[in-house]
Amino acid sequence: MYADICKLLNIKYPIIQGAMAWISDSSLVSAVSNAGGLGVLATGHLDGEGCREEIKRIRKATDKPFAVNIMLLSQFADEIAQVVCEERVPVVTTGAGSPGKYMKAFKEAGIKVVPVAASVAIAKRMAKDGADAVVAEGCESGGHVGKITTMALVPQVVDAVDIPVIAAGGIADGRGIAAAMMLGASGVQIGTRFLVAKECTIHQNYKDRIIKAKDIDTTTTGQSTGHPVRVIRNKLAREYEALEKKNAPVEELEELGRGALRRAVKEGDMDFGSVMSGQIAGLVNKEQTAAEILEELYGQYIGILNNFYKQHTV
Ligand code: TUI
Repeated sequence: MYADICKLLNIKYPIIQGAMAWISDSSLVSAVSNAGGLGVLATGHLDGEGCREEIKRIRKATDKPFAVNIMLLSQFADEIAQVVCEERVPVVTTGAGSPGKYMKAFKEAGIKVVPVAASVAIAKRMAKDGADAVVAEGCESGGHVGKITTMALVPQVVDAVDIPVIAAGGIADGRGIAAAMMLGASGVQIGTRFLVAKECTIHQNYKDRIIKAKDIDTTTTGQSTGHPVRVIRNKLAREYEALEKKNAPVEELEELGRGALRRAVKEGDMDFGSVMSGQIAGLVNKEQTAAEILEELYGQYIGILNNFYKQHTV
């Protein structure tokens, strides 16, 4: 379904900033929302009260709409769901599971619900459960990923559901946005490009690693745990891969991964930290403000549409 996602979410650009645990905090979220996109607070590393404090900081910094993402594997998912209802946040996105059990409470609180799905079957279930839109996230994305590419997933989800579809995975410039719209998406979700936003508070080593990254620098670890995660290949990823090859027990793999994202984000450990990134990092080559990123993305997208029309009509 083609739809005006800007009207649905009350934003200027059809661009949502992907939630990134430990990374998309109140600083990045308020900057993206102030600049006309939808900032999305990640809560994978927060408990309920930590989430409430971040919501308060966002509200101090912007009067524009924003979203809170609930990572459904989090042990604090229930309390975060309660906090977002109490705080009546405008939009909730979810990841790594189905938000079905919270849907009634979200609706009663007047919250728009935009779950992330990585397959057609899950997108259909979310639409049936009452989602307002769905993010179809291809496996080019950073972090926890499904199995299907954005190119293959987006049109299949568009055909399968009658709610707006937001494309995610492998998009970092106006060309990516144009391509996603051609596949029938109504908007895009972008994570990796916002890692290098000036308002993104991650360690400078992380930003530099993204800027330096080439097309083939990411890999997915954790296939054997059922939670594959796309990261920049480093010593930790290689150690993880070696353990997986030996069929090491899941507990041993989990132990190796514990605290690794925090180590990368806060301590700047690029060897033994989990440097989550999408495959599109090779295209990301400079730090800019969130407003500069959004204006550049949208300007390129509109430019492409205009040129395309001129070139392909007589
Ligand atoms: O959630 C993400 N990306 C993430 S979460 C995260 S934190 C993390 N850290 C370590 C291990 C695992 C997670 C880092 N990146 N993206 C959205 C996404 N959701 N991708 C795939 C899914 C998904 C998977 C299963 C959505 C629904 C689903 O449903 C399963 C079911 O049976 O309901």
